[in-house]
Amino acid sequence: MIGLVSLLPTTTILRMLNISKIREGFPILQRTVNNKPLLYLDNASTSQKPLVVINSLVKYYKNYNANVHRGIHTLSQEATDMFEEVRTKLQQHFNAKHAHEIIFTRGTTESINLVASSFSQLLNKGDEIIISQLEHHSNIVPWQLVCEKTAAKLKVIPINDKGELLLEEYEKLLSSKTKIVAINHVSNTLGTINPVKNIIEKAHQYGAAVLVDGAQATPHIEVDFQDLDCDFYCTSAHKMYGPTGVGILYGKEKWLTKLPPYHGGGEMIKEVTFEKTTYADLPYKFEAGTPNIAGVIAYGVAIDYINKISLKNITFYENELLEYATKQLLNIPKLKIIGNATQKAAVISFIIDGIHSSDIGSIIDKLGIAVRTGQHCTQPIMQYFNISGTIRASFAIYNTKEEIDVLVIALQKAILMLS
Ligand code: 7TS
Repeated sequence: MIGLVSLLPTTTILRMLNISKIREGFPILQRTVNNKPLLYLDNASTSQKPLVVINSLVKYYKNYNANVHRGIHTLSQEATDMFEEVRTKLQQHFNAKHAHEIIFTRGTTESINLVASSFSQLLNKGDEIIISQLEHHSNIVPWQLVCEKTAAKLKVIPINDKGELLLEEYEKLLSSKTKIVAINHVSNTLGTINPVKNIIEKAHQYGAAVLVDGAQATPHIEVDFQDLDCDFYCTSAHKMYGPTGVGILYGKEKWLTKLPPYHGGGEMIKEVTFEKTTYADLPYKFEAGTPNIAGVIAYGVAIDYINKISLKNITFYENELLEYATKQLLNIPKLKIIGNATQKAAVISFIIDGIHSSDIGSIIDKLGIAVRTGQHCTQPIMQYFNISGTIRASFAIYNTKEEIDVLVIALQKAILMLS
């Protein structure tokens, strides 16, 4: 039923989505902070977790706790089956060609470091890596480490005042020296949705691989790995209603086969002697050591949760919130929105003339409101806009227009106090 809602008028969709029912599924939203109802607008940092996800963690430890891929005993087999079912679920959710192209990691940061470290073995002095000014530090620093190790060069796609990538400059950076382009799908600070399909197509014309940092995309928009034709895609469960400490690296089979392992250890080998070790087949070659089994199983439950509502409906509803918030925030004198891209996801960053963002953050925290303030691990964006930080409100399916009204009133109060 819910899958059909995109065909219906807005008011009907919003009624059918029944946000108050959705909110009831998130226990933390019942609590108070500083004697005020919690108003959680820091979803780009991490989303809250529905009870079904929380319960799945407890259920695993109560009923199936055993290591995976190791034992012939029943518990180990049950845990292994549940764990591997999630790999298949993620393959289907993101439309990867093979389940073995899904590697479980600790999250986006580890996924990017895995690719950077393994890919560095294929690079030579003078090879080039392209990133952008919009990247989170976790898609900058690993590539700088690679450049230090290999003497490859880092090139940066610049942005415009709206916070969009300058694609004509990107094309100028591409050449036969380009070996990999690493780019985010959605900016965590400005909300810009980057035209990654186009970026990938252009890179492929030069034979370069493309890694997409999708940490901020997968909670908000549909992502299809085969349609994008990306070589690598990284994301974290905890921003999409799942637990912390788990995420995935998707890699095309041909790349994962070619790349050397990242971590060495148990379960990533075929045979070990002191003379030589041979590696396990995909995906295990990249999964050394005991994984976050409970986390992976709970990630599967989070994916089911999202699909029950449907990503189309999540995108639709969050766009409503984004539009409403933009309009209401712009009514506040001295407030300036940073990042006005034509395509944006559920993130809005702003500054208030003459007031430090962290002062606003502290005051509205007293009113029960959680936003993130500062540089959001994107110092190059701050350098571009010549600001010390922003106040960032980021939305999830359980947020409401009424909450945005509360935010606006709180901001007005804070500005009065600080002016
Ligand atoms: N890439 C992007 C675009 C991100 O937004 C983040 C986290 C990461 C990578 C790293 O993800 P992790 O799960 O490995 O930590 N972003 C944020 C944020 O915006 N506020 O807190 C964390």
